[in-house]
Amino acid sequence: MRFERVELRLIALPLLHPFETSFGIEAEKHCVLVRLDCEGVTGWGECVAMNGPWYSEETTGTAWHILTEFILPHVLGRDFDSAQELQGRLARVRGNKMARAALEGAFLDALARSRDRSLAHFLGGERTEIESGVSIGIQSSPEALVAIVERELATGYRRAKLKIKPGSDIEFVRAVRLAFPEAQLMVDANSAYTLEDAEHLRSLDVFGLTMIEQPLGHDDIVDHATLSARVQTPICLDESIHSAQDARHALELASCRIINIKAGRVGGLTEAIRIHDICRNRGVPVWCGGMLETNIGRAHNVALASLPGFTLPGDISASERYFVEDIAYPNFRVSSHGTLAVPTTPGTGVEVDEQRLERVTLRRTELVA
Ligand code: SMG
Ligand code: MG
Repeated sequence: MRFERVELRLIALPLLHPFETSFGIEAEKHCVLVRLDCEGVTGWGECVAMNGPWYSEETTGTAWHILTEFILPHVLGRDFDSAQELQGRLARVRGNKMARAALEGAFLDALARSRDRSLAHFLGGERTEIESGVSIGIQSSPEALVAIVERELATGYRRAKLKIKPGSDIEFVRAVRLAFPEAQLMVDANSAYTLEDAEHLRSLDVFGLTMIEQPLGHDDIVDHATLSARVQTPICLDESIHSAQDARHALELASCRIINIKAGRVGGLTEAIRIHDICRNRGVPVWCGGMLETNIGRAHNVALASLPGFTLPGDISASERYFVEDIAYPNFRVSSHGTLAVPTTPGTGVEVDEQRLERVTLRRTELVA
């Protein structure tokens, strides 16, 4: 398929509820969308980089720069028949995984559409529905957190992830566990602790959590191995894993027992599937993470999570939890048994609402071969 035209848009969508993590509060979602046109087919990709370099080094600004200056000029006017071929052409570009993943996502959507197949099937997905979990931001008090968890579990979600940071951790988790003795619960610290907090983190063991996600340094796999040996709760890595090689290293060092896979963080769906395969061969469970995506990115996540190794509920919740109005439809809805249906129509299965998109666009550019 010949890459004829690419359009980039920077958009801003207000979130229904501000989302607080250990690194800050998000009130508005900013992201770069990629539209790729090739031979009469259009594909869409979403770059998960945020406004600022708080989750990772990349931002909407760096993604825009790398895409327009280095990635797109290198691929426009050329023919690609597989994501591997595209990645090969981009091998010279180091890092910038989120920028790269956004283009690969658009290409895979277009490629699946051109073959009249759903993205999920095209990637090797087998499930017709995926298990859905929720990620709940840091709240002002344990009581406020319990009230939100109650609402989410009543909706049907299979597990609740509680964001934690020093000062908003043990007592919050205790309150939720007391209120919901049987619920599948986990925590995510987004690198808010150090190895000196090992004893403190060990006090989470009594709550029967499914995992502690990324407690230590965002680029660490060594201290996580030490911590992993000192706590009973399984450690899951998110920020530290940028490639299949990182995943292999982390598993060989026993830095984690579970991996959160985000296609954006690892350079695209192809690399995400490599990590899935490595983990599956070793019997290591994986789940699909989220980055407060619009329905474009959410649809890519749902397709990825339909692969057989995704055995734990992901951070892929119903569309209506996030924005007043999305930019692509239909919305993903959660069933009463806590699942989202995997689309069966061609490509991602969502279509962009051009008028809505135009209204939320802050910046636009177009590159033609
Ligand atoms: O998409 O529901 C979602 C958010 C999931 O908690 C979530 N993501 O570290 O896993 C994580 C965070 C990163 C994004 S915070 C803005
Ligand atoms: Mg995380």
